Amino acid sequence: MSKHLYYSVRMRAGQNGVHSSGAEGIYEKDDIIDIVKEYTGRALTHEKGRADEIRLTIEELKEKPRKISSLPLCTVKTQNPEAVQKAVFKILSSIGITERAIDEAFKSLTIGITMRGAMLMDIEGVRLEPDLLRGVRVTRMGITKKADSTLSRQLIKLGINNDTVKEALILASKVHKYPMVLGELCISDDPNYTTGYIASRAFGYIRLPHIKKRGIPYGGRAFFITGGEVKELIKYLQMIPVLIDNIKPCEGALTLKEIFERKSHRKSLSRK
Ligand code: PML
Repeated sequence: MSKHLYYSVRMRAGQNGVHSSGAEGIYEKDDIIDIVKEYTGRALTHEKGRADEIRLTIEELKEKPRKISSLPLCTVKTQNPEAVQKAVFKILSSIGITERAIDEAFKSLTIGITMRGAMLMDIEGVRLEPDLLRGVRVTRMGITKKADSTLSRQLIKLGINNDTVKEALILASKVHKYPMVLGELCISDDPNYTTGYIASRAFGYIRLPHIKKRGIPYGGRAFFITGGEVKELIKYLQMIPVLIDNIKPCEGALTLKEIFERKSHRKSLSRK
């Protein structure tokens, strides 16, 4: 291990037994006191209400975090949930995920139950996670200070420099580093947050404004999986520490056509 001692800091807060906020990151020892203050402040002032229970986990990492790049980010130009669904089907089916699986993911994420973790689905829509009620929680990920300020600078230009976007991008970047994960669909469970995203190595992180109507208090994540050992994937998602140290470009709103063009361009560059 290098001279740096890293810690995973995780916070989960609730009000009257219902989850209200959460946060996590990987930090060096000297930053822990400040981050505990920040996370606690967040839980006590969350717009969903002041937490009456805050659980903090601070754990020294025995393994050096793997350094990775973030996924490139953009936003698709869509105005309503129907247009979003069309875009999602077009993009995810182009990378080999069946319409049946996409349909299944939408149904499960809008049925009215929010799971603690993500669903794992094969590309036919068959659920793979051992606990179908809890799902799989992705943990032990973070971002270096330098990468965080680069990301902030890019997101400020787009008017989206907030914890929700950053934390979702960090999580998706960890998830999609693992070759077995082909794609992801996420709908926020926050009733006031109507932007979701899809993510994949092929297209990056694509934000989806208006994926749901305001006021709907449920959502979640579905990961589409292909081949390989599910146990090993779950171990990676839950246990292997990953730190983002490089930020890929973050762009504003793009049409579907532009999104497909960006993907072909990236593919041709990677062949050179
Ligand atoms: C969440 O509620 O944590 C999920 C947020 C998904 C969308 C984040 C974004 O705006 O890019």
